Amino acid sequence: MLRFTDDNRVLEEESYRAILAGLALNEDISYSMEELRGLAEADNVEVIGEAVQSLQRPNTATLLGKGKVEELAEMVSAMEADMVIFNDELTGMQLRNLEEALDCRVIDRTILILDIFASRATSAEGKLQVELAQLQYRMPRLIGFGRSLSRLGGGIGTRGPGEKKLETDRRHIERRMDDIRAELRKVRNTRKVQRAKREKSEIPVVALVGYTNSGKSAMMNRLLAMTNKEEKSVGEKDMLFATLDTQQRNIHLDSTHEFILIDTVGFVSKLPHGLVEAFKATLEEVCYADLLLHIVDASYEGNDFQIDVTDRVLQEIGAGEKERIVVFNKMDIANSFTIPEAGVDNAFVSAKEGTGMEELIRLIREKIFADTVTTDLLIPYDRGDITSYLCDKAIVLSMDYEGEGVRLRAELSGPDYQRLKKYEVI
Ligand SMILES: Nc1nc2c(ncn2[C@@H]2O[C@H](COP(=O)(O)OP(=O)(O)OP(=O)(O)O)[C@@H](O)[C@H]2O)c(=O)[nH]1
Ligand SMILES: [Mg+2]
Repeated sequence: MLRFTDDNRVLEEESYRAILAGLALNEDISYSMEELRGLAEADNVEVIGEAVQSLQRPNTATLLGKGKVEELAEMVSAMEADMVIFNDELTGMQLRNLEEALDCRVIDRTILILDIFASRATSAEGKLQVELAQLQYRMPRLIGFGRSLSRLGGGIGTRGPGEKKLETDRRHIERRMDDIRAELRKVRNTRKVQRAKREKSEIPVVALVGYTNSGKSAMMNRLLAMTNKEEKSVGEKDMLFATLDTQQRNIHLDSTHEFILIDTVGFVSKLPHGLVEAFKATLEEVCYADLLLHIVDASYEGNDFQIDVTDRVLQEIGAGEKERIVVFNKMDIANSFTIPEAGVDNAFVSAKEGTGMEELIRLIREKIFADTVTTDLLIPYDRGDITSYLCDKAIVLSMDYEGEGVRLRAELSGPDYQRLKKYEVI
């Protein structure tokens, strides 16, 4: 786990021994806890124990009930844990009370995710987005930041000078947040230019979405390999949040069909709201896509849970209604899995071994090139405007100058075909 200074430099790198703690409010949280374990491990934390409590409603002061907190404190000292990670977001007061009661560092799922993102972010935009989310988390909790995020916490809990310190901290953070927002606006202009270029080129855009570690980057690399573009492959790794920055590549299906493929950050349940906010600009790319490939890890038993989470995040960023293909990946190691949604196109593939890819590509073609028509047109010489429009906007396969006009074999978009149908020659 990395700790950061205010300007996001690495402060220390440590390995912690942690106990996980979860609250079940009339629900089964086993997947969620398993995921928390994955998140902890992704952040270089060793998980040595787990405690879950079922309650009707959370305890305001300590999230879990008094007895359970005492039990946890005993676990901490018996197992020599140096941290407890809560599955739910804690308030400032809960953070402080729990640190006091447990006598060790206390963090929650949100800090953990933010920490992973902070250690993975490489682009200027990514780093700024994470820092903004970290500060947003910190603001309402200044008072609770005891030993875990201590730099801002001097004098906490005392009156007088402590309060004054808090006020300075608050102003300091607000200023930094304003600076980051201004910097982000600048960085984002570059992406706007990129997007404008893409829109002008009218090449269809396909975005990979899905749970973290489901194989989105592997899918991109498989498609690149199949279209002989292996040299520009993207990073894929068996860890949570391997990809943070959006990547895009052109995929040439054949000499006349290409699309832009976008690889994005993966999703996870309870993705901190500040983070979704901060990454909205990055995730916006998804909203501009013509088609989504929702990649699902079919080998993971809880994949229906992961599908739900992805659907929810897609809705939150305004891409809930986008056309999509649900791609069940890792079929080479899948035993049994659930296909929850009826009426959506599914594909079953192994990005690693390449099986099922032909069928997936057929589906993609059907979706994004569905309304293109290849036909022969005879354009009279006095309609040179149409000929140059076609050379510019359509894919012209051949062109001959004949007696009555220019004979073109071209691939037209649906609307263009309807408009130019009267020049069609069979
Ligand atoms: N067995 C098997 N492993 C796969 C397959 N596809 C991907 N993987 C592995 O799964 C792991 C995660 O793959 P990535 O492509 O990095 O996953 P991602 O969805 O991009 O993950 P994030 O970027 O973290 O959101 C890697 O170790 C891949 O090699 C597959 O079809 N079969
Ligand atoms: Mg990836």
